[in-house]
Amino acid sequence: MSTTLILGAQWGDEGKGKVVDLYTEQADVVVRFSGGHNAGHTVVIKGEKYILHLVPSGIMHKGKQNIIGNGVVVDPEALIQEIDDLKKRGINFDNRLFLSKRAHLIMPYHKLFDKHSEAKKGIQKIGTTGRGIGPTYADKMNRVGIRVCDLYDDEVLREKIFQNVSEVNEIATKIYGLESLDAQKIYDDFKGYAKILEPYVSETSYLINELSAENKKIMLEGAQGTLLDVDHGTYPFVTSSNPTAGGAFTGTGLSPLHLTNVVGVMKAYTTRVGSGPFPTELHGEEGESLREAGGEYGATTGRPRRCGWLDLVAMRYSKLLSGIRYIALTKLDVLSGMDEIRVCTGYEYEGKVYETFPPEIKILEQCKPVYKTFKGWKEDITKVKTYNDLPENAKAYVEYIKDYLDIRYALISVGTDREETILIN
Ligand code: 2SA
Ligand code: GDP
Ligand code: MG
Repeated sequence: MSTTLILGAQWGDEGKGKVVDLYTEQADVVVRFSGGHNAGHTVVIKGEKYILHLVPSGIMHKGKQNIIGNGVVVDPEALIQEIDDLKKRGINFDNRLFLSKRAHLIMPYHKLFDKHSEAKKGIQKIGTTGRGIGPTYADKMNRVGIRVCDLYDDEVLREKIFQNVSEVNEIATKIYGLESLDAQKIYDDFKGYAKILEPYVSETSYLINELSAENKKIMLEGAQGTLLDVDHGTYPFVTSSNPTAGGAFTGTGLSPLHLTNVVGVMKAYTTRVGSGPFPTELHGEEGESLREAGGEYGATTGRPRRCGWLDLVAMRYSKLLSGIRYIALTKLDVLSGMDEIRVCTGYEYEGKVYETFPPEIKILEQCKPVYKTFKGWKEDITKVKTYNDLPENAKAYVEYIKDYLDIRYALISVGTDREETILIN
């Protein structure tokens, strides 16, 4: 029995898509447990690029099964579109995708409120993806959400949609000055989605535990990243789910006792998209050149990502929260050509140096990072296949991170393609 959790150690976009894809070779089942189509997981196979949003990255491997767990919030229209697009590119879905009956649905009013509440906040905005994620999780917690299983009970679906829409319309018209939503139209649209999605709908909490009992190898695919966790991240500048290890169990129904390994995916530098504190952010030309070198644009929205140095204070915190045993270090190639590379080992604030990640946004915003500086390397490393062939300066950087965090590497990624990977045993 083996269950591996692969999660983002930073603010998302660490390269989880590529790492999950590499590991899928050894897995039988790939499972998404949190977030929704705010996620954008990029997989590059023989130069061809795929961006997955809701469908687990395991779909790219023939014969592997894929589960969208109960912790995921699902926009049925977006899911249908994604399945269609992938089918057009030759991906087979027959008996390979299972959608939890307990997953909550993103409704049109969730998307509307996400966008309008952001617009209302002005400069205080969170910088969401506008996909309706926050309002959907809020309704779930407020016990007024609509779940996948509700799609198949006309009476329940009708009642819930009409009840919710009547309340939502009060806010839409009075607070946001919008037109009323048409409950009947939403009902009709969702009955249409229900029909298309029916072949995938399943009791996944049982399914995943059954597969585990059959000794199937399970891979839990994290979305977003540790520092975007609603409990442990830079609240309120977070997403509305738990991308850390705990979320993998509440979001699937799998018992924690099954977990055998946790791999944290970590970029060799840091990025963040959206607002919120980012102690090691590089502004101006330095940040821009890192963004261009790394192609740092949102895989879902196309927004430019903010870029900065690797933050080891934050990474030690991520390791702690999820029990990360192995690191998949990605995008080391992006640092090639730099004269100097820095890593943050402390936050200086009001005369004190912090080596733990503070909950106070003010400290994170106003602190001065304490840096250790490394000499860069000039060689292109994208074709390097073994650790020993890395330039000495790259090795010194990578070794320092390993020792500081007291972890082992699973792999070092030096390019977008599956092939551009240094596997470490
Ligand atoms: P939301 O939409 O409510 O989840 O937004 C709340 C915060 O979470 C951040 N967030 C993300 N950060 C990095 N990557 C994400 N996925 C896309 C990608 C993002 C994109 O793969 O590039 O395309 O813009 C993602 N999803 C949510 C978000 O920026 C807010 O800070
Ligand atoms: P995810 O959300 O964690 O799956 O990451 P994204 O797909 O949003 O963003 C990661 C980006 O980096 C994608 O464009 C990947 O193709 C790319 N990428 C992943 N690993 C590497 C790497 O080692 N080197 C380079 N240059 N790009 C990489
Ligand atoms: Mg992404």
